Amino acid sequence: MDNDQSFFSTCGLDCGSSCLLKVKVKEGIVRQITTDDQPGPGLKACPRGLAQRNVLYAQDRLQTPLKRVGERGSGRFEPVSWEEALDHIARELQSVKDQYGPQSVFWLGHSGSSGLLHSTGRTGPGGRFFSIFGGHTAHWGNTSAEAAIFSSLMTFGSPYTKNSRDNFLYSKLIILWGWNPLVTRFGPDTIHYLVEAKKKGTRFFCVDPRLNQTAKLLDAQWIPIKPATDTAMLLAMAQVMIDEDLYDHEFVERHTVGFESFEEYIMGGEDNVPKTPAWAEKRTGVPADTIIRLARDYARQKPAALCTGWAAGRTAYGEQFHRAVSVLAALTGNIGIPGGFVSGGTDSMAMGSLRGLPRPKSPVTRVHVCDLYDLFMKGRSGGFPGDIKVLYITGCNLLNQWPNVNKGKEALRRPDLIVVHDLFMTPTARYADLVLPVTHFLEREDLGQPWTGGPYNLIMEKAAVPLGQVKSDLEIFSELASRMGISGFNEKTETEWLQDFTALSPGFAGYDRLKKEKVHHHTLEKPWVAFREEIEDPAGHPFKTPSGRIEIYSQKIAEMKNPLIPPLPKFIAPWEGPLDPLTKDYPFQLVSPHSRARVNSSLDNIARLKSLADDELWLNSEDAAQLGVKPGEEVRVFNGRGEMIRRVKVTDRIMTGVVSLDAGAWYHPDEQGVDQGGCVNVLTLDKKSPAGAFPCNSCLVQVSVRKEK
Ligand SMILES: Nc1nc2c(c(=O)[nH]1)N[C@H]1C(S)=C(S)[C@@H](COP(=O)(O)OP(=O)(O)OC[C@H]3O[C@@H](n4cnc5c(=O)[nH]c(N)nc54)[C@H](O)[C@@H]3O)O[C@H]1N2
Ligand SMILES: Nc1nc2c(c(=O)[nH]1)N[C@H]1C(S)=C(S)[C@@H](COP(=O)(O)OP(=O)(O)OC[C@H]3O[C@@H](n4cnc5c(=O)[nH]c(N)nc54)[C@H](O)[C@@H]3O)O[C@H]1N2
Ligand SMILES: [Mo]
Repeated sequence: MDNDQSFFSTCGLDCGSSCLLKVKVKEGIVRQITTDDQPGPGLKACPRGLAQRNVLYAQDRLQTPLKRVGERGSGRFEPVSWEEALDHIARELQSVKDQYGPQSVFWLGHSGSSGLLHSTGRTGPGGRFFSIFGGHTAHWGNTSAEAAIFSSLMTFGSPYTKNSRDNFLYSKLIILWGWNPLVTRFGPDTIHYLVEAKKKGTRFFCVDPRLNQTAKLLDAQWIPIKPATDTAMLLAMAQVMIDEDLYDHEFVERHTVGFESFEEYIMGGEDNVPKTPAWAEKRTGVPADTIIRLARDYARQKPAALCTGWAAGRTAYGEQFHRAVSVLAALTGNIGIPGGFVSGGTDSMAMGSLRGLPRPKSPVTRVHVCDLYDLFMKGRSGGFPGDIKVLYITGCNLLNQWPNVNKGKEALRRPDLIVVHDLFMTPTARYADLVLPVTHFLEREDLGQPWTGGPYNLIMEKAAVPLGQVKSDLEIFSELASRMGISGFNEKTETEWLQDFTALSPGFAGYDRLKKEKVHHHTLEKPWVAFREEIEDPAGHPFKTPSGRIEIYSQKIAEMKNPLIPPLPKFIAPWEGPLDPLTKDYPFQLVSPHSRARVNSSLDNIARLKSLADDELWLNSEDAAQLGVKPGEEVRVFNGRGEMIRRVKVTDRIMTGVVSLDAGAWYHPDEQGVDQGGCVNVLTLDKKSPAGAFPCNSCLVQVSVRKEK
């Protein structure tokens, strides 16, 4: 083993954590991956990072360009040369642009790779290519956190709401509100500090339709809540705080605007409906007493951290959820102080980030993520700006990860040309006309920065010799650019680009230094607290909102004049929620959390990880008894949009009336079109929330015992 080489990297996946991967290589082949072995919080990788050797050398890794020879979706392809594939694509892009205009090209660049240079999103090569190409169509709407980002921008004037995790050591009480970082991570150090806080005696609560893995680990008091109804409970907590005079008057007076109108709405002055715990109990299923107790505890035990993930915001009117959480943090004065917490936003710290590839300004037409299938199917006749002729996908398993798969299959018949860059033949790639095989992150040079962890950045070294004929997205777009007469697209080496990026971003370690250090930690003298300056010195550091204060009543939202996006956080009964008349046929609310074995749908095809997945339908034992379903039995899960067969996990860790299935298992229909793979999006609805949230957790289904054929 003495001629082994060692390299350092981090997952280029969209988990957001950026843990350390130490890669042992011999003769260009990765032999072993280990991680940070220092004691303390560190940058320790999870099983997904440690399995990247199995991803790199997976049997089904694509190694040559493929051209479709059967029907779309049939999975019948044959290899073609790069020459033929790229000539074809360049010709089509040019002719569609000339004949129909550039807006007829839709580029969907999404979450596949989050490296700085090789990002599959806007800051990467696809973003650069299509902005030079000109006025194409692309998506808007952050599938993860649109509700949270909208809310934080409106309330605080910034999406950077994160405190460093060592703050948890100061919190007397922590509420995990739809937050499950033992699985979803939100930074490699998060769980470490939560466990340390527990050891120091911090009290934990969990408000979630499931007693999730984090809550179980921390022995949190579980408060089950019906999905998508959280805003009602938060408003009722505010009602208790106002009614019992528990809120922080000084904080509210010094730092907020709009409390009076909020108070009026809460106490019933506006609509004659006081938002009492009894009112909320009817909507949320949470007993009024429990709401009262949590309100008192949160208001009295300062500092306290009400921590949300993003799932409760991925519901109908999810924006209201994050707005209401922000207001409660303000009413309790838990903003800008160590041990407090401001949920929402991008969950990153306001320290700036490294900039990616330069993109010339171009007039992009944007269509919301939930409207893509309508766009492809209807185009101009549906009121969209154009008909889509070319669909170009980088780093997205669209068909699997977007709601309403059966509608998606129809929609993917429409464009004249579909191109997908991916490492694997995903359910989406099966619908492509051309599939181009891309490099794995260990086969290229890059820089990693966490979107939730931090504050640090890392080197991503090229450790492995690229397999077969794979090319990076950057190489592919460079070759397309030169075929289309675009000069100067990529005149630098990977190293030169990375040197440029770090030179342009003051405050970050330069590339050459990072190459030596591997990981660069920014030194923080004290725990990083979001909005510390705004709270300590409001006159000198106003919030970047129109009023300069925390906007309980948002001026900007008022100007939108949309009754479904009210300027005060309000409860609006969600579609496909517990009060929807559809519950007559489809009585169960379905949630689809993220899986510990995957990143979204990535890694579902890796056997070593699939064995760690929990791809059963969680069903409460009372519901199971009523349905006559036994543990481990297969059931039909269905609604008007789709149907699947799933094995059941009967458990009291989910409340009655709710079922749960992890998102991301690959779609695998049988001859009848019934999904056998467990792709939850065969059931979800493609309808956007008014301010843009991606409401995959508002979904009603029925469950029934599977009839033998
Ligand atoms: N292991 C792993 N980690 C990941 C990812 C992954 O796929 N796998 N994906 C990454 C990405 S892209 C993202 S965006 C984040 C996602 O992070 P989140 O959106 O925070 O994660 P989820 O797992 O969807 O949901 C978290 C918890 O919310 C609960 N929940 C669902 N609906 C509701 C509701 O209406 N109300 C309440 N109170 N709780 C609800 C779920 O039961 C779950 O326990 O995770 C990132 N990290
Ligand atoms: N029901 C339900 N649906 C959801 C969610 C949910 O909670 N519930 N979560 C939503 C969220 S938060 C998100 S972020 C989306 C994510 O949805 P997607 O963005 O579709 O994420 P993935 O499913 O991981 O697909 C990424 C693809 O990129 C490929 N890839 C990896 N590296 C590269 C690369 O370097 N280049 C290229 N070209 N491709 C690469 C991977 O192989 C993979 O097929 O899903 C959303 N869908
Ligand atoms: Mo996400």
